[in-house]
Amino acid sequence: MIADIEQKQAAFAAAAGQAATPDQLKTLRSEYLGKKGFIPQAMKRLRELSPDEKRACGKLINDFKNQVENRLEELTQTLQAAGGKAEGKGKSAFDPTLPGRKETPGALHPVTQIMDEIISIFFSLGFDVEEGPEIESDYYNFEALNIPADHPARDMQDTFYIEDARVLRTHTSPVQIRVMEKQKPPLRIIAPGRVYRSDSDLTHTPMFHQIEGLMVDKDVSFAHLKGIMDIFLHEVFGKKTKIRFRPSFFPFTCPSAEVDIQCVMCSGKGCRVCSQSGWLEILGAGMVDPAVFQHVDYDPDEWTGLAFGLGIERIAMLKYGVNDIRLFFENDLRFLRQF
Ligand code: 2NL
Repeated sequence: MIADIEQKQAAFAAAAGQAATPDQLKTLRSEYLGKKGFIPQAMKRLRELSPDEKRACGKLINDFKNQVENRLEELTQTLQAAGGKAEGKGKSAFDPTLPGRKETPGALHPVTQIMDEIISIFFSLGFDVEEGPEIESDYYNFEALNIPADHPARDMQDTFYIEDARVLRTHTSPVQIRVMEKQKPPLRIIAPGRVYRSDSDLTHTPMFHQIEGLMVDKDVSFAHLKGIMDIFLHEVFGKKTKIRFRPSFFPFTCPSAEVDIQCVMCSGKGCRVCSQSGWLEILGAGMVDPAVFQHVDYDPDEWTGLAFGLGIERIAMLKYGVNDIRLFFENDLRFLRQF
């Protein structure tokens, strides 16, 4: 029996030295460790031996078993590590004849695309991009913008209040207040970013994106505002787009205007999208109210400013003919892949 085991040990060592494929390892494993394999069978035969022989052979078989297990484990590891390199010797883990995995290239979200386009238009007009916190103080979001405590814009129904006079910013204007506090005029900045309002329907989501712009200098006039809005809207919607200014009101600008373009769906004939008016409201704008300048310590007799604000999703909806703003945030790839 002892001679038998020793002979098998030598045979195993030789076979293991030759094994180069997963199949060969599998065969070796079953030859030595499988139910009908040498080691389990030898263990069975121990019963027929005398106590002394049993002790000697038992130890030998146990050692052999450990040897086999360790060596097989070692060979498996080497084979896996070798991977493609084992090609010549038989079947390898790497099969160069398989078709390659298909690349699925990513794309920018439509809101990001419009945002980038608008930023680059204003960049070419000399505006710098500024950013700020999304959690704001009541002061920066309202007070400094001449929005008094009893103003309807502060209503719980619109503003997400956090605590200690903190809010989720309802517009990106606070960014501009912060910049004016730190920087003296002249100034030309845009503030793109996420804003939050408690509102949800076909045209409103609780989070959306806005770009606001601000230009402060000596003798900035409403004519500059009109000129900049003209260039911007012609760039986004096409050179032939008709534009009109309507008088409006914002607490932070005076005079204030709403800017419309001729309806992109019906070219002004009147349709469902423009409620038969032929016009679409695109943005709000105006001349910075002197009360705002006083908050940031700018002298209103020395400086004047123009400002404007617009919603990115609204522009994206009109430009691409999307009728439900929520589609932008559902992450349905069938929708997003169209842009
Ligand atoms: C709208 C209207 C507007 C502004 C935003 C602004 C900012 C400062 C001072 C004065 Cl710091 N104005 N921003 C001005 C007019 C309109 O947004 O309908 N946005 C979607």
